[in-house]
Amino acid sequence: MENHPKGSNARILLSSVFGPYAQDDEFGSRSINPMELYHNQVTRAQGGFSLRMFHRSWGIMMIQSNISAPCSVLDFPTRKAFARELTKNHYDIVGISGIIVNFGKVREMCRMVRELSPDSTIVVGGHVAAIPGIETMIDADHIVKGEGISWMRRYLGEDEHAPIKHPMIISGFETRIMGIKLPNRKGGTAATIIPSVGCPMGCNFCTTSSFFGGKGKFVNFYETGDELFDVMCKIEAELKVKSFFVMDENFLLHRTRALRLLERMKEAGKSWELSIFASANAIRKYTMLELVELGVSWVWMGLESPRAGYAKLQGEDVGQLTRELRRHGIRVQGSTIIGLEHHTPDNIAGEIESAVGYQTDFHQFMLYTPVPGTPLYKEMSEQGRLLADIDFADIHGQFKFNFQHAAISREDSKRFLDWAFWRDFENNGPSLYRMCQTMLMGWQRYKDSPDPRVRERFTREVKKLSSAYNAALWAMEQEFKKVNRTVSDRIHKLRLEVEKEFPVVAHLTAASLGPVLLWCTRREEKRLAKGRTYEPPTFVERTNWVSAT
Ligand code: B12
Ligand code: SF4
Repeated sequence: MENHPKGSNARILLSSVFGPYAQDDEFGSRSINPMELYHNQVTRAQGGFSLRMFHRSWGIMMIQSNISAPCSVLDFPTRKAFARELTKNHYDIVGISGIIVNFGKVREMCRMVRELSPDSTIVVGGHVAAIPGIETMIDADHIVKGEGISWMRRYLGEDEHAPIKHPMIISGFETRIMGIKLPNRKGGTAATIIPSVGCPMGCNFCTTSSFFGGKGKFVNFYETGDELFDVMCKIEAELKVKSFFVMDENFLLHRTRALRLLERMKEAGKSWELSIFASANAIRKYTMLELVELGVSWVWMGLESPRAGYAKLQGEDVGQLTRELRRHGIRVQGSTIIGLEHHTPDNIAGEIESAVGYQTDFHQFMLYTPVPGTPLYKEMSEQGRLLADIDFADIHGQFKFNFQHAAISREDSKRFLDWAFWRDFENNGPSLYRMCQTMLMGWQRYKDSPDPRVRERFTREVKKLSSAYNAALWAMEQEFKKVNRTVSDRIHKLRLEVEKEFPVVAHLTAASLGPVLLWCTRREEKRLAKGRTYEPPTFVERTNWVSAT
């Protein structure tokens, strides 16, 4: 690849794909595929109790922070805003970031650049680049497969091995639940930290693993616990956070780094909270105490059926592990795949029931999906099992199969998936209630911990439980009577336990705020029934910027 002739003087626009997202349109937006992590794929069946929030496009934010060229990031533009930006400012390079479902939008954006800014070089990156043959399907000059910071630095003639500068990222925004938008308090939301991309486990369906090199490979932005600690301190100081969303596919797998981070946290008395992704076999490499001391308060863990034989679950009783984590105050987000090769209409209900029986705080269900670029896709393609004419916009695991399953039809795949979400909600109640349960168990276990960092963290967390969350418990208890009386009784019992632990404040907030939350939840349910959807606002951020002359 040749460098860009202007090097670091080139003016760069980095854009995510245009919205609106939560609607059906010809560019590949789908109403079932909103730009909301939880509502899209975790709490989507939980109605007014669904956790709703947006996340920025971190890939382009990372690239912008690590180049010295003048650069604008345009996040969640409308089509019009993208066109305006192209014509208002002259850009030498236009970088477009998308994933596979965004293919139609990426193609349209390339077309718009050619029309409105014909001198610009078009660079397309992100998971959309994994589509085999994409070079001939869209009009772009460069298609970047894999890690983008080093690519962009090379393209501009900058040092690709320079240390990674982490942008200041608030992990989520415009959070709403039970019909209420939560206030944006400085330090009130976790910061995102991205220690690495990719995962060396190389599960055959895993798109992030294969995109960054596949089995045995990954890219570390921060090699050591010391580096990670330093960058977390900077983020803590600037964003005033104590809580981090660690965006690393398998954070605990890098044991030396995690334990060194723990050492530094102990030395400096840091009472941080970490939300992490980790596989069961990696979690088992730590004692519960180590996890608690490291501040792990939320784990996203694959619970794929043990019969599927994935290495990450080898020898693990994930049910027992889930219970143990929750008893130590660690919220568990399980992830279960529907439609594995051994699933049949006869055994799938049983597999879903056992997944639901793990009683995780949150549960993501996903269809087994051969996604372009993965080993599974190649395998299915070679076997002639990929279904023809499936729009890229519908290949994401939350709709219907895109391949011929041995025993389950495409239509039934959706029915089983929807049923799994519903069953989890009906049987286990709103995730917010389950989280409260885990928080109380953690508090009861660690409120007298000899480690002041641990005590401080649980005291911080439990403040919410003894006030607003207890009011939410009151409202959930009322509302759930019409869904499942047994669960409503369980919520009632938990509320009494919270009130026993915090007699005055918990009781008062439940009595005063509870009815308000119930009213707001019911109002939200009505809005949702009428088709209300939510969209993220547009962001424009410029660095090293001088206006074009
Ligand atoms: C945050 C996130 C989201 C956010 C979206 C944020 C946003 N603004 O777009 C939310 C929660 C809304 C979301 C939604 C969805 N997501 Co999502 N999401 C992620 C997640 C967890 C993190 C992404 C991230 O920031 N990673 C860290 C950064 C540093 O990595 P990166 O984005 O890949 O960027 C690097 C390179 O790709 C490259 N790069 C990226 N952009 C560009 C641009 C240029 C010009 C260049 C040169 C390079 C480049 O450089 C970056 C640095 O190395 C990933 C999983 C993961 N671990 O990556 C899934 C993931 C990207 N999502 C995925 C999917 C499928 C979805 C959904 C369809 C939901 C679903 N049904 O699963 C929806 C689609 C939403 C929509 N309508 O478009 C898949 C994509 C699969 C694929 N092959 O396309 C992933 C990989 C998860 C998975 N393993 O299945 N998602
Ligand atoms: S362990 Fe998780 S992140 Fe790693 S390859 Fe398997 S599915 Fe992907």
